Amino acid sequence: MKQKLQAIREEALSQIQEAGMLDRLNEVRVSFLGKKGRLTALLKSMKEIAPEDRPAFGQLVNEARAQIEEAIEDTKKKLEKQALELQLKNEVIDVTLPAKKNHVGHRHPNTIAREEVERIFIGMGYEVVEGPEVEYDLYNFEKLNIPANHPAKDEQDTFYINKEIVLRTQTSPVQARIMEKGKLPIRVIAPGRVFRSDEVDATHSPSFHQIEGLVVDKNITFADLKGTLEVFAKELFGENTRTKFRPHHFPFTEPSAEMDVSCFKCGGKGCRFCKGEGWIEILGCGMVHPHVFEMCGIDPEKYTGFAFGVGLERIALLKYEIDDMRLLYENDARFLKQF
Ligand code: 2U9
Repeated sequence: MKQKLQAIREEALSQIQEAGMLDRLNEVRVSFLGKKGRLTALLKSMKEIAPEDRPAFGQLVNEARAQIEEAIEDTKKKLEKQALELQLKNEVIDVTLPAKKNHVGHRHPNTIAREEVERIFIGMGYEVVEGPEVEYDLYNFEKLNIPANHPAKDEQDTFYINKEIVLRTQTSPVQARIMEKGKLPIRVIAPGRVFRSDEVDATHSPSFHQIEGLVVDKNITFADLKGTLEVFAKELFGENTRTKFRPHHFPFTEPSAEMDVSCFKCGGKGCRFCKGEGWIEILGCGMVHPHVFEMCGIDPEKYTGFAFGVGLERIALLKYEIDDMRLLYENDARFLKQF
């Protein structure tokens, strides 16, 4: 029995020394000292020796157990220290290395242009309003005095969901809905995405953005329209910008006009940018048609108003001198980060 004990002790100590890893050390502990371990089994087989020899043998087993436990504890500390040193070595940080650059995104040129236009009109007391991109034909066309036989309603130009529902072709239905609510006076701008069945080229896209404005109050005149849009043009293109109104036709306004601004590149002399004209067309506008007022529940005898519409992409292309609208939609970071 004593020899057996000696053999177990030696084997345990040798396995502890060779363990090398904490997991393995624990396995060794369990295999010798655990409930079903070899030393525990030896203790259980004490009944095989003479009763008078049992106390002395028990003591020998306890000494062996204490020795093995101590060896395990020492080795455990040693292995833990080695593991910590290895971890510290692996995770060492070189504080002299250059820091990784954080790529912070920025606003799209369309967004910059929209926020600039919003800022100008908010400064004049306007409220920014939004509405649905999928709209009833009733609001997109009928209430805006665009009758059933109007060419704009052609399936070649408008995306129809069904006979009554379209992808809005203008943001005007937003203002028609506001007028219907009947809370007067009205002073709003409606920015948003619109859709037209166009082929993609340098100046067209089936989806683009507009900002429309609407003012309704008592005694609003064409002079209010001109004054407001002149302030807008000067804020957007510079203090020296002059404006010119040319007669035009829109179904929803009467009279209607298009506004040109003096070329902000050459000051109006004529250059490549304005194609020698000295003027650049910017927006459409007019006095709200009495029929539109009636269809939206406002009495045209008591109220008058003006409206205007501007293509957001057109503003962005002009302001940032971009010559192809497609660049605004391609999301090429090399292009976008210039603004
Ligand atoms: C209501 C009544 C009238 C909005 C208007 C225009 C003139 C206009 C174009 C500019 C370039 C559209 O993006 S574009 O192709 N828009 O010329 N828009 S007046 O008139 C309204 C709107 C709502 C209730």
